[in-house]
Amino acid sequence: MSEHAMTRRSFLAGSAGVAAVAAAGGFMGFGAWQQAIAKEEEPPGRTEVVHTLCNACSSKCGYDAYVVDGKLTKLIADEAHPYAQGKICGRGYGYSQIAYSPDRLTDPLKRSADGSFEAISWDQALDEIGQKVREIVEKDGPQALAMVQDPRPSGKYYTKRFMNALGSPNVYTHGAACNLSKESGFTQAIGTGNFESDVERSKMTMFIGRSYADAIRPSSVAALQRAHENGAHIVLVDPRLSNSAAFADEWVPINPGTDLALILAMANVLIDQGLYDKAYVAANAVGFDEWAAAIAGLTPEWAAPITGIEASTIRRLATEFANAAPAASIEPSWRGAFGCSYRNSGETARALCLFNTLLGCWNQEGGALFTSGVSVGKLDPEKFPSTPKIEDAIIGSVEYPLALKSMGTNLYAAQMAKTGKIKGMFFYNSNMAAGYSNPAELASFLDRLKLMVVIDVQMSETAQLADYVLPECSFLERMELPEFVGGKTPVVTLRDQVLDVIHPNTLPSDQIFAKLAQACGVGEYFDFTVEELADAQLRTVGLSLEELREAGTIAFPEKAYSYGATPKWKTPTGKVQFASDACEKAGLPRCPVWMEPEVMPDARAGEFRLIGGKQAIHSHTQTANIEALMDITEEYGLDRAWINASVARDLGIEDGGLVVLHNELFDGPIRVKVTERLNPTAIYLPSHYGCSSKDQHTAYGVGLNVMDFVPFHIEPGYGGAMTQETVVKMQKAGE
Ligand SMILES: Nc1nc2c(c(=O)[nH]1)N[C@H]1C(S)=C(S)[C@@H](COP(=O)(O)OP(=O)(O)OC[C@H]3O[C@@H](n4cnc5c(=O)[nH]c(N)nc54)[C@H](O)[C@@H]3O)O[C@H]1N2
Ligand SMILES: Nc1nc2c(c(=O)[nH]1)N[C@H]1C(S)=C(S)[C@@H](COP(=O)(O)OP(=O)(O)OC[C@H]3O[C@@H](n4cnc5c(=O)[nH]c(N)nc54)[C@H](O)[C@@H]3O)O[C@H]1N2
Ligand code: SF4
Ligand SMILES: [Mo]
Repeated sequence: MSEHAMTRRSFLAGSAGVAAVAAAGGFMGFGAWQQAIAKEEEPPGRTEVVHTLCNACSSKCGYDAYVVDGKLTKLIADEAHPYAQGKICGRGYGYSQIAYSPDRLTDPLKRSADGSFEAISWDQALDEIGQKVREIVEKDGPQALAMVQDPRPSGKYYTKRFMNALGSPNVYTHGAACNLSKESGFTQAIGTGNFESDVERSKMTMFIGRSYADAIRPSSVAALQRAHENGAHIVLVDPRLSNSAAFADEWVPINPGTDLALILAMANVLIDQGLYDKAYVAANAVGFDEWAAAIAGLTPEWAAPITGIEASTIRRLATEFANAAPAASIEPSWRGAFGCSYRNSGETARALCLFNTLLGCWNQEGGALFTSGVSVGKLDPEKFPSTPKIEDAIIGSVEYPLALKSMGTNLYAAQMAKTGKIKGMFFYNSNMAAGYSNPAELASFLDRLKLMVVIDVQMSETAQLADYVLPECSFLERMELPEFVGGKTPVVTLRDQVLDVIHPNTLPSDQIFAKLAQACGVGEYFDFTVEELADAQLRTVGLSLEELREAGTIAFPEKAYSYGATPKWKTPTGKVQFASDACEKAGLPRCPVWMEPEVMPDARAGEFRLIGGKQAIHSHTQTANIEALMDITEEYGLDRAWINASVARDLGIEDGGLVVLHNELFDGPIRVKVTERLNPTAIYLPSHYGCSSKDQHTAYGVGLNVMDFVPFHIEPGYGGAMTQETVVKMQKAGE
């Protein structure tokens, strides 16, 4: 730890500035997104600076945390962290206050017969949980246990090790409500779950339902800004004109759920006009002729009424792509349009990869890149023994065979709680009960569990359903395992402990899982400290914990990416698969063709598709209880639903007016923002509101939760939550 000077004022200046820019929604004032680095006199008291990783979203950006006399005072983003690149976002600043939240969990809790929670000791909690886990394992086998976790540096290691030690393969990420369908669809086509568009150096990049300026990763925002300055043609395909508009030059306001038709029609133009890279396709692909035949009739004229985009626009975009190739791509997106939204999400992802293949853009400058990372090598088996090999496959992998096994579909696992096949579930850093389709139905499934354990820092909706709630200390109060980040230059980076533990009965995840393992009779797999493991992991890549602590982030320049390599297609055929046997086996078409969403809004019946989307100042359900961020929501009315101006006129609704949204699952009141920036077939609800946990005093009751309107259903083959397969009607309140 080194000594630096700082003041509290400078920290607040930085955070407020960022928040205001984010809230105003424009990144025009990008310059304001600079950090307030104080050049002031040495403050009284002892200042320490510790490198950590933000926990407000999965980007886990690095920053230096300044602590004066034990109190967090200032955050300075890490220049060397590949996602931060010297900037963190408003959520990063705001979420640091979780450490001091009055709504923090402070003790293990047990649900009483009347549904209330009582504080108990760790010993009691561990004894009782251990007892129940042993009973389940003895009676129903370890397959009856499941874990849901949102990957965190230590969490992803310890949750898996804990479950595997017990003999269960059922470790799920949040993917089914995020990017499971997308990554699984990509894998069918190109053999890997993701790629990176070289936006900054491209001549043309199309974003389909991805907004860098709202669903922020600082490095992406910066790359988009540079692309814009470099004159790249940036196209936003989105039913909503997002804040990325500041860096784009075209908005294509597509009907939600129809992106697959757009991609197919653009491909049809390239193939029909002979504008695709024939040599590239011949050398790299299988099944091309089959796909070309399958989409021969899917012209721009065919797609126009489906997508709401004029045929001439679709034709022009396809031609522009051909002219810009190979320095062009459709960006891989993340969640918005086809991460998990529709019945056709996996198929949209597949089609996207095939379209990029037509451009011959893989690994080309300005195209679509496969960068890689560094991973931990073999550890001493005496100190870190391997857990027993598990023969069983993760539950859901038979029913949803295309779902990536590294994520799995926890929706299916939860459904199996209803049938009794799953008896015990753990949730780590996950608020599944608020962030997935139909929370009410999900709660009824989870209610059947014999044991439900939630490890959180605050009383989430999921925690409210648990038998036991275990309090973790906040991310600022713990050190975690090294985080390896891939990219053009891979790095390893550290979340170190910034603050002393604030509530003495909270523990970090490594200790929680080691204690749980002990209580469940598998403690022998956890006979090491997190420091020992971190150091051992780092030594396999030629580093030590001491070095990483000192540096914060260390790059591996010898592993840096270079353009031009022919990708190794890790598909069963070793090629880009325009046709897939696995998809056919899963009951889907061999080649991606048009598949209509499960439901379409009927305008004559007054129906709209309900879409969601991120706001720059909030993350999922987890920041709504941060006062500083919710103040901004209130000041700008950010919880309002967006409706199109012509719709508002027809219904006689004014900007700021109160309406009721309803469908067969839910109804609730909400104020509206009347705007031209939305496709008239859609209503947009920002993703972060509608908290129903009364113990989150700031978040509770503000706005609506999109998920309350979504039926519980699972995308065939791919396992996603289909979070936008729903329509709603709208009424003026009081009518
Ligand atoms: N309503 C709604 N649903 C969504 C989304 C949305 O924006 N809105 N987004 C979707 C997307 S893209 C994703 S990736 C998923 C994410 O789904 P989740 O991973 O479930 O994300 P959150 O809803 O943010 O819930 C995270 C939970 O972790 C807790 N937590 C925070 N810090 C810590 C910690 O240090 N330790 C522990 N143990 N717990 C902690 C939070 O209090 C919260 O209860 O949700 C999806 N579902
Ligand atoms: N501020 C903020 N940033 C985040 C997060 C966060 O919670 N908050 N979470 C992080 C995580 S885990 C994720 S997964 C990413 C998500 O990153 P994104 O996928 O970019 O985020 P979203 O806001 O869900 O969706 C992006 C856009 O999709 C549009 N959209 C909705 N439906 C459709 C459709 O049918 N077709 C098309 N073409 N567009 C559609 C929405 O209007 C929205 O503007 O963000 C990451 N960054
Ligand atoms: S993008 Fe923002 S919220 Fe996400 S990790 Fe980085 S600073 Fe934190
Ligand atoms: Mo996500």
